[in-house]
Amino acid sequence: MATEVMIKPDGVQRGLVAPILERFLSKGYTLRGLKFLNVSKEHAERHYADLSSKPFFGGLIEYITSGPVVAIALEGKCVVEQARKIIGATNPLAADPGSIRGQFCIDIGRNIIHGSDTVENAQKELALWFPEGLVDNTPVLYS
Ligand code: RTP
Repeated sequence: MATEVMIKPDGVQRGLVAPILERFLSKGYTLRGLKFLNVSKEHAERHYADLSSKPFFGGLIEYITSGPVVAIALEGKCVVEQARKIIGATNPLAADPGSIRGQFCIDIGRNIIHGSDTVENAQKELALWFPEGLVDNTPVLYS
């Protein structure tokens, strides 16, 4: 099972890429994709298509396209559900203090990270962010 995580522009600008990655990799999840990129308005709108009727949609697209993001594909047991727990609630003030959002931010509109919310959405988002497919990351034993 795999999921898509995105470190949003504020997470990148605040220098939180390494501590965020560390949370997932030290838990035991496997890296299958990693990209540092600027997101087009079209790409951001496709990613958040489900929220297009929300009043905050315009601001959300502006936020996600305001600077480079890091897109991450992670694989492992129950990774979709577990990554959401590690990330914490959408509103950082309601997030468990031990979660990423609980530890690093305070504004719902600047909540530093995204994680796919269902297995079905994870598949769609992985296809959107990693259309070339995921990287084989089977451990190799060197002698
Ligand atoms: P994400 O998709 O970014 O992982 O966030 P989520 O599932 O926890 O929450 P969702 O409801 O899908 O909202 C997507 C993102 O929109 C921004 N938001 N702003 N101003 C507001 O009331 C508001 N509500 C949501 C947040 O950046 C949220 O992560």
